[in-house]
Amino acid sequence: MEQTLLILKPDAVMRGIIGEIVTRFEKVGFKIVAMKMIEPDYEHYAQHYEGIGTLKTRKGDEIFESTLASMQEGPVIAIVLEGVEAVEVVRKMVGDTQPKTALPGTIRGDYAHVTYGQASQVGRGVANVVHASADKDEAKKEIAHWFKPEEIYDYRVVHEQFTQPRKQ
Ligand code: FUP
Repeated sequence: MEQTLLILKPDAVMRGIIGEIVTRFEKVGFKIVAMKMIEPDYEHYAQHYEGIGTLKTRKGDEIFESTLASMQEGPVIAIVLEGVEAVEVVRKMVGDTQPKTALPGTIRGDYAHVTYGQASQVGRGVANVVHASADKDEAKKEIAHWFKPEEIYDYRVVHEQFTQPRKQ
């Protein structure tokens, strides 16, 4: 079954909406196979956002540095979610990177409204509540970067009976 990385960013943790966000993923039937609170340093985020995510290459130094500074404002919740086509479905639930254009019903559309322009005026990474892996390759690399193999658990949830062949 496919796995993806979800990070509840410092703005989500400080706003006290961890439970609400996690509930959304439980409701659609994703299995939480790993979860922890962690406050990573600059190097960890540099590897996450440039080594894996190529943010500096794609968007430039200023956005890269302000994003790293914003991520270091407090602890985050790192989660590995497992389910059918988890990477694509989780990204759908997360919505557009910029909250202003993220659709209502998505996490970024429902919990934020801010813009790239305003964020860069105040030297911030845009506060968009969550991060989710962009594709399958990124998901594999990000999960390995954030979690040791022994922190990822194997157990059954009831939803799994609906993704397996019916009993005869
Ligand atoms: P996403 O995959 O949706 O997280 O988007 P990106 O990898 O392109 O961007 C990573 C983070 O950089 C975003 F979550 C927020 C920040 N960012 C900005 O603050 N301004 C920008 O113009 C682009 C990205």
